Formats: sequence, structure tokens, C-alpha cells
Amino acid sequence: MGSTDTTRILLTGAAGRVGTQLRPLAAREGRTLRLLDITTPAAVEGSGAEETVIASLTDTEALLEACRGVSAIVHLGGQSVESTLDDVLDRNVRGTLNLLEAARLAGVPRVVLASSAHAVGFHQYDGTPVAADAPARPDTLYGWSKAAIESAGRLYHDRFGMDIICLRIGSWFPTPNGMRGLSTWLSPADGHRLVEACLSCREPGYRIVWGVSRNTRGWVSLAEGEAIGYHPLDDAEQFAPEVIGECGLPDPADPITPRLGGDWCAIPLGQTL
Ligand code: 15L
Repeated sequence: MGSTDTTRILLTGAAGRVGTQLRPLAAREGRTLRLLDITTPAAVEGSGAEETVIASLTDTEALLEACRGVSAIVHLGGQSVESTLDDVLDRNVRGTLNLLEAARLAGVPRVVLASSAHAVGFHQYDGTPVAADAPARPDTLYGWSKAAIESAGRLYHDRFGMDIICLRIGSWFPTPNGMRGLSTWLSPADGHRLVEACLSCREPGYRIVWGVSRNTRGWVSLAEGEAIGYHPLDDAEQFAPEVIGECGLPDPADPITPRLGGDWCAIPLGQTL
């Protein structure tokens, strides 16, 4: 569809951790962010023009209204860690399908979907960067629901021609979260660069890209992101001495160590974190 208009963007999960980090970074002259969440997003210094919609991803009428008049959607909302089957089905699978359907009915041409490294958490780094479209190998029910979200996006692209970009987000935090984070970190500034690339690239069609920074110890391919104009600048390595000092080096004999999903590959399925 190829729209690169970014004047009004719907941001779901706007009150969440990542949404809150993104809001001031994505603020710009002439752009309005329409914030959607089930709770009122906190005031954030540096935010620009914003509208707020309090609604659940289960409320199809509210979603349709929220999608009217926007040129793109950045979908961060839903369940963000492992939980029960009902939670991941309702909040992620059904919630994303509801949103995609609302976007279609409202004529929104582009949707950016937050997937996760946990959709492919059982892949293993063996020295060759893992491709952005590596087949799903979820490590949890949560990871499985993210794989389902990616394929829901594929359905809406193939059926209706919508531009759908799925982000396999590593670890979007202000600083790397432990030893694995030295490989999977996505700095907030790079997260913002990635979102802007997704919003402004021409005719992406359907694609999956990695959401990680340019980490010295990175495990995944940046080529697919570069192809849409995502050029990460940050590197978790600056935090390595501190992180190694705190966590110690991982045991190379532990089969979990090289897995992209880290210790999520071994937590009980359906456990509420
Ligand atoms: C995710 O998908 C989660 O949403 C986030 O809370 C982190 O745990 C992240 O993955 C990660 O793996 O670091």
C-alpha cells in the first residue's frame, strides 16, 4: 500500500513500559499520537500532541473508532510476559486479530506489530546471525502467541494487501537486562529508530525484522532491518564490565546459554510472571 504519512499514529499499549519510553521520542511537529490502553497513560515529559483512548483490545467497536483517521498503527499492547493460555489467547491472539480487523475496516494501510525474540526463543546462536524470518520456535505460551501474531499479520497482508511489519523485539530496556541482554538489547533510542523506519519505508509489504541494537555480542541479523532503513547505533558492550561483574559469565555447558530465549526456554509453561 506504501503510505508513509505519519501525521496521526495509533499507539496501543501506550501506558506500558515500552510505550512510555517511545512517546517522547516519537513526538514531532505535525504529528499526533493517539494513545490506546486500558489504563490512562501517565504524563511524560517531552511528549508531543497526544489523544487518549481508554479501551481494551477486546472491545471491537472502540478499536474501530480508535483506528479511524490514523495512517499507521504501532501495536505494543497485550500480554508482555509468560502467562496462562487464556491470557495470551485473549490479550495477544484475539486482541491482535481484533485490531487488524478494525484497521482493515477503517482503511489503515500499515500496522507495525510487536513480536518478540521469544517467538523464536529455541533457536540457537552458532556463530551465524539468526535471520529475521527464522521459522517460529517459541519458548513459552507467550512466545507462541507472538508467533501467532506474526502469522495473523501475514493473513491480513495476503488477504487485504495491508503493509505489516513484525518486530522481533529483543530486550527493549534503558540498559541491558543481564548477560543475555548483552546480545539481545534494544536501546530505547534504537527502538525509536526502528519504529520510524517502519513508518517511513516505502512499500514494505509483509516482513519480519529484528528489534535489537548493534550489539558486539549480537546473535541476530541486522540486514532485514537495514533494508527498511533501520540503522541501529547503540551497542550493549558499553555495559559489559558492569553486567559481567554483577551476573558472572554464563556456563558454556548449560544448553540454555546459546538459546535466543535464554532461561525462558526452561520456565514452566503458562506460569504467570
Ligand atoms: C519480551 O518479549 C518481554 O516483553 C520483555 O519483558 C523482556 O522479557 C524481553 O522479552 C526479553 O527477552 O528480554
